[in-house]
Amino acid sequence: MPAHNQPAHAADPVLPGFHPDPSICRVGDDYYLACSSFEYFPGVPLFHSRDLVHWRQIGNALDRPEQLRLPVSMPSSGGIYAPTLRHHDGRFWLIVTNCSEGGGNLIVTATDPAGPWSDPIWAPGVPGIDPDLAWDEDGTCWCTVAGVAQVRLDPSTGQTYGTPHKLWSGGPGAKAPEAPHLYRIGDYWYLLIAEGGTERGHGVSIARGRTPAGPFEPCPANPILTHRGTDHPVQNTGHADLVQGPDGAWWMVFLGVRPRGGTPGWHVLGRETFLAPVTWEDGWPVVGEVAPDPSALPWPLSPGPVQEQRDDFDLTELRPSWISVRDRPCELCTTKERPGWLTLRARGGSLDEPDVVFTGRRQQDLTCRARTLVDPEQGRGGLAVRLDERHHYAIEASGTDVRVIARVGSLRTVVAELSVPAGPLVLALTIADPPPPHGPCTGPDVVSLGVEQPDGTFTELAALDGRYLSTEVAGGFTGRVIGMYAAEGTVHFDWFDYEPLDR
Ligand code: 6LW
Repeated sequence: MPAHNQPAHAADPVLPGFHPDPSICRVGDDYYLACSSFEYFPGVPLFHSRDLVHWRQIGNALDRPEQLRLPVSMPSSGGIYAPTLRHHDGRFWLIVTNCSEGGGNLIVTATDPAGPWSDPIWAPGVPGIDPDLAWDEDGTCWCTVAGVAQVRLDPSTGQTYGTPHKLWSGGPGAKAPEAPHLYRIGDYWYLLIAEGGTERGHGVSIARGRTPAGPFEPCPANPILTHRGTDHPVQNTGHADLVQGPDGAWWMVFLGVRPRGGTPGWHVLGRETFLAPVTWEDGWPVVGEVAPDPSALPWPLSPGPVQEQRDDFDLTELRPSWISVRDRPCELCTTKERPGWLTLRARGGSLDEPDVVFTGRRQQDLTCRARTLVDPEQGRGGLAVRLDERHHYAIEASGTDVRVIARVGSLRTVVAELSVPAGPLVLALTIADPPPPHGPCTGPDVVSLGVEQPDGTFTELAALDGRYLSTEVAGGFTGRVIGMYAAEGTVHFDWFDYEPLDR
């Protein structure tokens, strides 16, 4: 196992925050990457990079209701799972599973990955989740799914041909062979999979064969990537995809988590996307240390996208990084009603319900601050850190009342209350390291919620243990999202700030 005496931040993700199941493709000098999005709308965030390190979100593949309808019966961590993004024959092809009722496997295509993407082409004969697309020399398209099974597919119609056949089950005894990707590299077809489940036992294994349909021989060094049983700061590594870097060498993107605190460790940002180099020995890939120091990469780095701290809601469309729960009807979430403000209109559901009117962004930094200027005169709503409908902390305002609400599993409590003068006010939250002393039971972080006075000072109303908004407590496949919501009436937000804090 590699040594872990790396410089601080060397094991940073290239796409921090809830960005799991990365799939990557290269077109000339450009790289594109897609991730899972589960219960959020729009679905399947898409990113562009030239250096594999700095990624800019260029859109979402499923950003119209005709492409993505998530029913109210769908619980958190249902919805959109594990895309594969490929470029073939002058077009981008994205296949993904909608795991909600009435869903299934669907394909969308685009000539520009920033969109527009086509309406879905449904592929009902594809026999499982985590679908992959690969084309052989004669143009036949092979669709491989978790399990691991394969069927021939016409991706332009969704029609499958023949009966799905089993290819490989991964290492003996390993659970959940999934996330297959198939590549022609040199004289072989390589079948890359994840196995061991997406928890601490996660890993990546590979097999190779002479044809895309096998038979496949497993790599003697499997798993080629796992951090199970190590003290590496990045755990649960798996669900990978391969790409050639600007240097012509191979690189791997994969998901991992950063558990923090005492034992057993809690990860709060969801599954994030990491990068590692790949070399070849005897025709097998060997995965190097996660996230090498970017300044040591053998190609020039492009400047990263400017992280704008404030969104003033001055545009008629929301930035692509804003996500809502299940759907986002424009009559309930709009910047057009009160120009320069985001207006949210409740439809009955509070943060505890799957139909809450909530618009947020992924928490992407281990420590950060978020603030918003809210006008609660016509309704009740506020600022929340959301893991799912059963796990969230919020600071909420209605008229002259402000309260902090904590929901953990089936327990919901008002933790603190305050009366404020009528009119717009700033709600704020800070996510910071737990204060010392640290011990085996210390949590991953502390979430402080409060109001900001007109002179800028923060009045804390509650400081809550962040472990209850972690995947280890809540379960599921997502991560924290920080945003604004309306629980009753109409609530207006003038701006929203998100800033990473130095650690
Ligand atoms: C996805 C599977 C996985 O379908 O988690 O980690 C599942 N890998 O491949 C949900 O993201």
